Amino acid sequence: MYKLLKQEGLARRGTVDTVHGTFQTPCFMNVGTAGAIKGGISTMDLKELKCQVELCNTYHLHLRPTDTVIRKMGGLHKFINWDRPILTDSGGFQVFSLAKLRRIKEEGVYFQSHIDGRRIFMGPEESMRIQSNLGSTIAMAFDECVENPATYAYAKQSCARTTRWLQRCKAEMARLNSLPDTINPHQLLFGINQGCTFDDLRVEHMKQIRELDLDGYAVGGLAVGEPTEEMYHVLDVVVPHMPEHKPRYLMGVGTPSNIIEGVARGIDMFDCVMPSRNARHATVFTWNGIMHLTNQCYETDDRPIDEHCDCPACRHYSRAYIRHLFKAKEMLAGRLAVMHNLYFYNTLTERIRSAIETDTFAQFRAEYSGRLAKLIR
Ligand code: PRF
Ligand code: ZN
Repeated sequence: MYKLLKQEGLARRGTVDTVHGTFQTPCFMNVGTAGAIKGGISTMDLKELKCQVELCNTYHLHLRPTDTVIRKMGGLHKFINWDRPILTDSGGFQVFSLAKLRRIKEEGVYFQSHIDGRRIFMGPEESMRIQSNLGSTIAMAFDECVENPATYAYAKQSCARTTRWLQRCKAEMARLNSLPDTINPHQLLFGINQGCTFDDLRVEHMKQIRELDLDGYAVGGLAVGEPTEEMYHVLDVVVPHMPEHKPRYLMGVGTPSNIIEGVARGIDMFDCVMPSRNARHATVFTWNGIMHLTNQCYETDDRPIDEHCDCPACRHYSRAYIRHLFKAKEMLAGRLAVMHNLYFYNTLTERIRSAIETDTFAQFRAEYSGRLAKLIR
Protein backbone atom coordinates (compact mmCIF):
# COMPACT_ATOMS: atom_id res chain seq x y z
CA MET A 1 0.00 0.00 0.00
CA TYR A 2 2.77 2.51 0.90
CA LYS A 3 5.65 2.81 -1.56
CA LEU A 4 8.77 4.70 -0.58
CA LEU A 5 10.03 6.24 -3.82
CA LYS A 6 12.89 8.41 -2.63
CA GLN A 7 14.48 9.72 0.54
CA GLU A 8 16.55 12.81 1.29
CA GLY A 9 17.80 12.64 4.85
CA LEU A 10 14.68 11.64 6.82
CA ALA A 11 12.32 13.31 4.34
CA ARG A 12 10.32 10.75 2.33
CA ARG A 13 8.69 10.90 -1.10
CA GLY A 14 6.14 8.13 -1.48
CA THR A 15 2.71 6.99 -2.66
CA VAL A 16 -0.24 5.43 -0.87
CA ASP A 17 -2.45 3.07 -2.91
CA THR A 18 -6.09 2.75 -1.87
CA VAL A 19 -9.36 1.53 -3.38
CA HIS A 20 -10.17 5.19 -4.04
CA GLY A 21 -6.94 5.79 -5.95
CA THR A 22 -3.34 6.63 -5.17
CA PHE A 23 -2.18 9.75 -3.34
CA GLN A 24 1.28 11.24 -3.35
CA THR A 25 3.18 11.90 -0.13
CA PRO A 26 4.11 14.13 1.61
CA CYS A 27 0.42 15.05 1.51
CA PHE A 28 -1.78 17.67 3.14
CA MET A 29 -5.35 16.49 3.78
CA ASN A 30 -8.06 19.13 3.45
CA VAL A 31 -10.41 19.25 6.45
CA GLY A 32 -14.12 18.84 5.72
CA THR A 33 -15.28 18.12 9.27
CA ALA A 34 -19.00 17.61 8.65
CA GLY A 35 -18.66 16.49 5.04
CA ALA A 36 -17.78 19.89 3.55
CA ILE A 37 -14.86 22.31 3.69
CA LYS A 38 -15.99 25.38 5.62
CA GLY A 39 -16.22 28.53 3.54
CA GLY A 40 -18.51 27.16 0.84
CA ILE A 41 -16.00 25.00 -0.99
CA SER A 42 -17.49 22.23 -3.17
CA THR A 43 -15.86 18.94 -4.09
CA MET A 44 -15.60 20.32 -7.65
CA ASP A 45 -13.60 23.23 -6.20
CA LEU A 46 -11.40 20.78 -4.26
CA LYS A 47 -10.21 19.16 -7.47
CA GLU A 48 -9.24 22.55 -8.88
CA LEU A 49 -7.41 23.23 -5.60
CA LYS A 50 -5.24 20.10 -6.02
CA CYS A 51 -6.75 18.37 -2.97
CA GLN A 52 -5.78 14.69 -2.85
CA VAL A 53 -7.45 13.54 0.36
CA GLU A 54 -10.41 14.96 2.28
CA LEU A 55 -10.61 14.47 6.05
CA CYS A 56 -14.01 14.10 7.72
CA ASN A 57 -15.01 13.55 11.33
CA THR A 58 -16.70 10.49 12.80
CA TYR A 59 -17.96 12.49 15.78
CA HIS A 60 -19.71 15.19 13.72
CA LEU A 61 -21.18 12.86 11.09
CA HIS A 62 -22.40 10.45 13.77
CA LEU A 63 -24.31 13.27 15.48
CA ARG A 64 -25.58 14.77 12.20
CA PRO A 65 -26.87 13.53 9.77
CA THR A 66 -25.85 10.20 11.48
CA ASP A 67 -23.82 7.40 9.95
CA THR A 68 -26.94 5.28 9.41
CA VAL A 69 -28.34 7.97 7.10
CA ILE A 70 -25.00 8.16 5.24
CA ARG A 71 -24.90 4.38 4.92
CA LYS A 72 -28.43 4.40 3.49
CA MET A 73 -27.24 7.02 1.00
CA GLY A 74 -24.55 4.62 -0.22
CA GLY A 75 -21.64 5.78 1.94
CA LEU A 76 -19.73 9.01 2.43
CA HIS A 77 -18.04 9.12 -0.99
CA LYS A 78 -21.37 9.00 -2.79
CA PHE A 79 -23.08 11.29 -0.24
CA ILE A 80 -20.56 14.13 -0.61
CA ASN A 81 -19.71 13.33 -4.27
CA TRP A 82 -15.97 12.79 -3.76
CA ASP A 83 -14.28 9.87 -5.51
CA ARG A 84 -10.76 10.32 -4.09
CA PRO A 85 -9.54 9.06 -0.71
CA ILE A 86 -11.31 10.14 2.48
CA LEU A 87 -9.73 9.77 5.90
CA THR A 88 -12.08 9.82 8.87
CA ASP A 89 -10.85 10.79 12.32
CA SER A 90 -12.18 8.44 14.98
CA GLY A 91 -13.95 10.80 17.34
CA GLY A 92 -11.22 10.16 19.89
CA PHE A 93 -10.09 13.76 19.63
CA GLN A 94 -13.40 15.59 19.07
CA VAL A 95 -15.03 13.83 22.04
CA PHE A 96 -12.23 15.23 24.18
CA SER A 97 -12.19 18.71 22.65
CA LEU A 98 -15.91 19.37 21.94
CA ALA A 99 -18.21 17.14 23.95
CA LYS A 100 -19.53 18.11 27.36
CA LEU A 101 -19.45 16.13 30.59
CA ARG A 102 -17.28 13.30 29.42
CA ARG A 103 -16.47 10.26 31.52
CA ILE A 104 -13.72 7.93 30.38
CA LYS A 105 -14.10 4.27 31.26
CA GLU A 106 -12.33 1.13 30.11
CA GLU A 107 -15.18 0.40 27.68
CA GLY A 108 -15.11 3.87 26.10
CA VAL A 109 -16.28 7.45 26.65
CA TYR A 110 -19.67 8.66 27.88
CA PHE A 111 -20.37 12.24 26.81
CA GLN A 112 -23.03 14.76 25.87
CA SER A 113 -23.43 16.02 22.31
CA HIS A 114 -22.22 19.60 21.81
CA ILE A 115 -25.25 20.10 19.55
CA ASP A 116 -28.23 19.10 21.69
CA GLY A 117 -26.80 17.70 24.93
CA ARG A 118 -27.95 14.17 24.10
CA ARG A 119 -26.12 11.44 26.07
CA ILE A 120 -23.90 9.32 23.86
CA PHE A 121 -21.44 6.47 24.35
CA MET A 122 -18.51 5.88 22.03
CA GLY A 123 -15.91 3.18 22.40
CA PRO A 124 -13.54 1.49 19.96
CA GLU A 125 -16.25 -0.77 18.49
CA GLU A 126 -18.74 2.09 18.07
CA SER A 127 -16.12 4.25 16.36
CA MET A 128 -15.22 1.42 13.95
CA ARG A 129 -18.91 0.70 13.21
CA ILE A 130 -19.56 4.37 12.47
CA GLN A 131 -16.50 4.65 10.23
CA SER A 132 -17.49 1.41 8.50
CA ASN A 133 -20.97 2.83 7.83
CA LEU A 134 -19.30 5.92 6.37
CA GLY A 135 -17.08 3.65 4.25
CA SER A 136 -14.11 6.02 4.36
CA THR A 137 -10.83 5.01 2.74
CA ILE A 138 -8.83 5.26 5.95
CA ALA A 139 -10.33 4.88 9.44
CA MET A 140 -8.44 6.17 12.46
CA ALA A 141 -8.22 4.20 15.69
CA PHE A 142 -10.23 5.36 18.71
CA ASP A 143 -7.71 6.95 21.08
CA GLU A 144 -7.53 9.30 24.02
CA CYS A 145 -5.76 12.55 23.15
CA VAL A 146 -4.36 13.39 26.58
CA GLU A 147 -4.53 17.03 27.62
CA ASN A 148 -1.34 19.03 27.86
CA PRO A 149 0.08 19.25 30.44
CA ALA A 150 -0.69 15.86 31.99
CA THR A 151 1.05 13.99 34.80
CA TYR A 152 3.37 11.12 33.93
CA ALA A 153 1.14 8.71 35.84
CA TYR A 154 -2.00 9.75 33.96
CA ALA A 155 -0.29 9.69 30.56
CA LYS A 156 1.05 6.21 31.28
CA GLN A 157 -2.30 4.65 32.19
CA SER A 158 -4.05 6.47 29.33
CA CYS A 159 -1.49 5.12 26.82
CA ALA A 160 -2.01 1.59 28.08
CA ARG A 161 -5.78 2.00 27.63
CA THR A 162 -5.32 3.47 24.13
CA THR A 163 -3.31 0.34 23.26
CA ARG A 164 -6.11 -1.93 24.55
CA TRP A 165 -8.63 0.17 22.58
CA LEU A 166 -6.45 -0.24 19.49
CA GLN A 167 -6.54 -4.04 19.80
CA ARG A 168 -10.34 -3.85 19.99
CA CYS A 169 -10.41 -1.47 16.96
CA LYS A 170 -8.35 -3.89 14.91
CA ALA A 171 -10.54 -6.89 15.76
CA GLU A 172 -13.78 -4.98 15.09
CA MET A 173 -12.50 -3.53 11.80
CA ALA A 174 -11.52 -7.02 10.58
CA ARG A 175 -15.00 -8.29 11.45
CA LEU A 176 -16.77 -5.36 9.73
CA ASN A 177 -14.61 -5.56 6.59
CA SER A 178 -15.57 -9.21 6.15
CA LEU A 179 -19.34 -8.66 6.37
CA PRO A 180 -21.12 -9.22 3.04
CA ASP A 181 -22.78 -5.78 2.87
CA THR A 182 -19.94 -3.54 4.01
CA ILE A 183 -19.73 -0.20 2.15
CA ASN A 184 -15.93 -0.38 1.82
CA PRO A 185 -14.56 -3.87 2.60
CA HIS A 186 -11.02 -2.56 1.95
CA GLN A 187 -11.17 0.11 4.64
CA LEU A 188 -7.71 0.76 6.08
CA LEU A 189 -6.96 1.27 9.77
CA PHE A 190 -4.27 3.59 11.16
CA GLY A 191 -3.08 3.37 14.78
CA ILE A 192 -2.34 6.49 16.82
CA ASN A 193 0.70 7.04 19.03
CA GLN A 194 0.17 8.95 22.28
CA GLY A 195 2.28 9.67 25.37
CA CYS A 196 2.26 13.46 25.80
CA THR A 197 5.78 14.84 25.83
CA PHE A 198 7.26 11.93 27.81
CA ASP A 199 9.93 10.38 25.58
CA ASP A 200 9.88 6.91 27.16
CA LEU A 201 6.06 6.66 27.03
CA ARG A 202 6.05 7.75 23.39
CA VAL A 203 8.65 5.16 22.39
CA GLU A 204 7.15 2.38 24.51
CA HIS A 205 3.67 3.05 23.06
CA MET A 206 5.00 3.17 19.50
CA LYS A 207 6.76 -0.18 19.98
CA GLN A 208 3.53 -1.72 21.30
CA ILE A 209 1.30 -0.49 18.49
CA ARG A 210 3.70 -1.34 15.67
CA GLU A 211 3.35 -4.99 16.75
CA LEU A 212 -0.28 -4.81 15.60
CA ASP A 213 0.83 -4.39 11.97
CA LEU A 214 -1.71 -1.72 11.00
CA ASP A 215 -2.01 -0.02 7.60
CA GLY A 216 -0.43 3.20 8.82
CA TYR A 217 0.62 5.04 11.95
CA ALA A 218 -0.23 8.49 13.26
CA VAL A 219 1.38 10.64 15.91
CA GLY A 220 -1.44 12.14 17.99
CA GLY A 221 -1.50 14.27 21.11
CA LEU A 222 0.72 16.99 19.63
CA ALA A 223 -0.09 20.60 18.74
CA VAL A 224 -2.24 20.69 21.86
CA GLY A 225 -0.54 23.69 23.46
CA GLU A 226 3.02 22.45 23.95
CA PRO A 227 5.88 24.63 22.62
CA THR A 228 6.75 23.91 18.96
CA GLU A 229 10.25 22.76 19.90
CA GLU A 230 8.73 20.11 22.19
CA MET A 231 6.59 18.84 19.33
CA TYR A 232 9.67 18.58 17.10
CA HIS A 233 11.51 16.81 19.89
CA VAL A 234 8.76 14.17 20.21
CA LEU A 235 9.00 13.59 16.44
CA ASP A 236 12.79 13.25 16.67
CA VAL A 237 12.29 10.61 19.36
CA VAL A 238 9.32 8.64 18.04
CA VAL A 239 9.63 8.64 14.22
CA PRO A 240 12.71 6.33 14.21
CA HIS A 241 10.46 3.72 15.88
CA MET A 242 7.71 3.95 13.22
CA PRO A 243 7.65 1.23 10.54
CA GLU A 244 9.57 2.27 7.44
CA HIS A 245 7.08 0.81 4.96
CA LYS A 246 3.89 2.34 6.34
CA PRO A 247 2.58 5.91 5.96
CA ARG A 248 3.22 8.25 8.91
CA TYR A 249 0.65 10.89 9.79
CA LEU A 250 1.07 13.87 12.14
CA MET A 251 -2.45 14.71 13.31
CA GLY A 252 -3.78 18.27 13.35
CA VAL A 253 -0.56 19.93 12.20
CA GLY A 254 -0.04 22.69 11.29
CA THR A 255 1.55 25.90 9.97
CA PRO A 256 3.44 25.78 6.64
CA SER A 257 6.71 25.72 8.55
CA ASN A 258 5.43 22.93 10.89
CA ILE A 259 4.76 20.89 7.74
CA ILE A 260 8.25 21.48 6.33
CA GLU A 261 9.77 20.58 9.72
CA GLY A 262 7.52 17.50 10.02
CA VAL A 263 8.62 16.27 6.58
CA ALA A 264 12.25 16.89 7.57
CA ARG A 265 11.64 14.49 10.48
CA GLY A 266 10.08 11.74 8.36
CA ILE A 267 6.33 12.53 8.38
CA ASP A 268 4.23 11.79 5.25
CA MET A 269 0.72 13.08 5.99
CA PHE A 270 -0.75 16.17 7.67
CA ASP A 271 -4.12 17.80 8.26
CA CYS A 272 -5.12 21.07 9.84
CA VAL A 273 -8.03 23.49 9.99
CA MET A 274 -5.57 26.38 9.89
CA PRO A 275 -5.69 27.20 6.15
CA SER A 276 -9.50 27.27 6.05
CA ARG A 277 -10.08 28.77 9.50
CA ASN A 278 -7.48 31.52 9.09
CA ALA A 279 -8.78 32.34 5.62
CA ARG A 280 -12.28 32.90 6.98
CA HIS A 281 -10.69 35.50 9.27
CA ALA A 282 -8.89 37.18 6.33
CA THR A 283 -5.47 35.70 7.14
CA VAL A 284 -3.75 34.23 4.08
CA PHE A 285 -0.50 32.37 3.49
CA THR A 286 1.87 33.46 0.72
CA TRP A 287 5.33 32.44 -0.45
CA ASN A 288 6.67 35.57 1.28
CA GLY A 289 4.85 35.09 4.58
CA ILE A 290 1.46 35.68 6.22
CA MET A 291 -0.90 38.57 5.35
CA HIS A 292 -3.98 40.08 7.00
CA LEU A 293 -6.13 41.06 4.04
CA THR A 294 -8.20 43.53 6.03
CA ASN A 295 -5.19 45.83 6.59
CA GLN A 296 -5.64 49.38 5.34
CA CYS A 297 -2.55 49.03 3.15
CA TYR A 298 -4.44 46.76 0.72
CA GLU A 299 -7.30 49.24 0.11
CA THR A 300 -6.11 50.08 -3.42
CA ASP A 301 -3.64 47.21 -3.94
CA ASP A 302 -4.25 45.88 -7.43
CA ARG A 303 -2.02 42.80 -7.04
CA PRO A 304 -3.35 39.28 -6.40
CA ILE A 305 -2.93 37.82 -2.87
CA ASP A 306 0.26 36.14 -4.09
CA GLU A 307 1.93 37.01 -7.37
CA HIS A 308 3.30 33.46 -7.67
CA CYS A 309 -0.04 31.72 -7.07
CA ASP A 310 -2.25 30.18 -9.78
CA CYS A 311 -5.31 29.61 -7.57
CA PRO A 312 -8.76 30.78 -8.76
CA ALA A 313 -8.68 33.77 -6.37
CA CYS A 314 -5.25 34.95 -7.49
CA ARG A 315 -5.96 34.42 -11.19
CA HIS A 316 -9.07 36.60 -11.11
CA TYR A 317 -9.15 39.04 -8.18
CA SER A 318 -7.11 41.78 -6.47
CA ARG A 319 -6.21 42.21 -2.82
CA ALA A 320 -8.24 45.44 -2.86
CA TYR A 321 -11.38 43.62 -4.03
CA ILE A 322 -11.07 40.72 -1.57
CA ARG A 323 -10.36 43.20 1.25
CA HIS A 324 -13.54 45.03 0.29
CA LEU A 325 -15.50 41.76 0.35
CA PHE A 326 -14.28 41.08 3.90
CA LYS A 327 -15.20 44.60 5.02
CA ALA A 328 -18.66 44.24 3.42
CA LYS A 329 -19.07 40.78 5.02
CA GLU A 330 -19.76 39.19 1.63
CA MET A 331 -19.70 35.38 1.62
CA LEU A 332 -17.39 35.45 -1.39
CA ALA A 333 -14.61 36.92 0.78
CA GLY A 334 -14.19 33.77 2.85
CA ARG A 335 -14.66 31.52 -0.13
CA LEU A 336 -11.88 33.18 -2.17
CA ALA A 337 -9.49 33.30 0.80
CA VAL A 338 -10.13 29.63 1.67
CA MET A 339 -9.53 28.66 -1.95
CA HIS A 340 -6.24 30.49 -1.92
CA ASN A 341 -5.05 28.98 1.38
CA LEU A 342 -5.97 25.40 0.47
CA TYR A 343 -4.29 25.80 -2.92
CA PHE A 344 -1.27 27.19 -1.10
CA TYR A 345 -1.05 24.19 1.28
CA ASN A 346 -1.61 21.69 -1.53
CA THR A 347 1.05 23.44 -3.63
CA LEU A 348 3.41 23.56 -0.65
CA THR A 349 3.31 19.78 -0.28
CA GLU A 350 3.62 19.42 -4.06
CA ARG A 351 6.77 21.57 -4.03
CA ILE A 352 8.10 19.57 -1.06
CA ARG A 353 7.57 16.39 -3.08
CA SER A 354 9.51 17.68 -6.09
CA ALA A 355 12.27 19.02 -3.81
CA ILE A 356 12.75 15.55 -2.28
CA GLU A 357 12.75 14.01 -5.77
CA THR A 358 15.55 16.34 -6.88
CA ASP A 359 17.52 16.21 -3.63
CA THR A 360 16.87 19.89 -2.97
CA PHE A 361 14.61 19.57 0.08
CA ALA A 362 17.37 20.78 2.42
CA GLN A 363 17.66 23.97 0.36
CA PHE A 364 13.88 24.33 0.18
CA ARG A 365 13.67 24.00 3.96
CA ALA A 366 16.44 26.57 4.51
CA GLU A 367 14.74 29.02 2.17
CA TYR A 368 11.11 28.64 3.30
CA SER A 369 10.81 27.23 6.83
CA GLY A 370 11.42 30.64 8.42
CA ARG A 371 10.10 32.81 5.62
CA LEU A 372 6.60 31.30 5.50
CA ALA A 373 6.11 31.96 9.22
CA LYS A 374 6.74 35.72 9.02
CA LEU A 375 3.97 38.29 9.12
CA ILE A 376 4.19 40.66 6.16
CA ARG A 377 2.21 43.65 4.91
N1 PRF B 1 -6.15 11.97 18.13
C1 PRF B 1 -7.13 11.93 17.16
N2 PRF B 1 -7.32 12.96 16.33
C2 PRF B 1 -6.55 14.05 16.44
C3 PRF B 1 -5.53 14.15 17.41
C4 PRF B 1 -5.31 13.06 18.31
O1 PRF B 1 -4.45 13.05 19.19
C5 PRF B 1 -4.95 15.42 17.24
C6 PRF B 1 -3.86 16.00 18.03
N3 PRF B 1 -3.30 17.16 17.45
C7 PRF B 1 -5.64 16.04 16.18
N4 PRF B 1 -6.59 15.19 15.72
N5 PRF B 1 -7.89 10.86 17.06
ZN1 ZN C 1 -3.85 32.22 -4.64
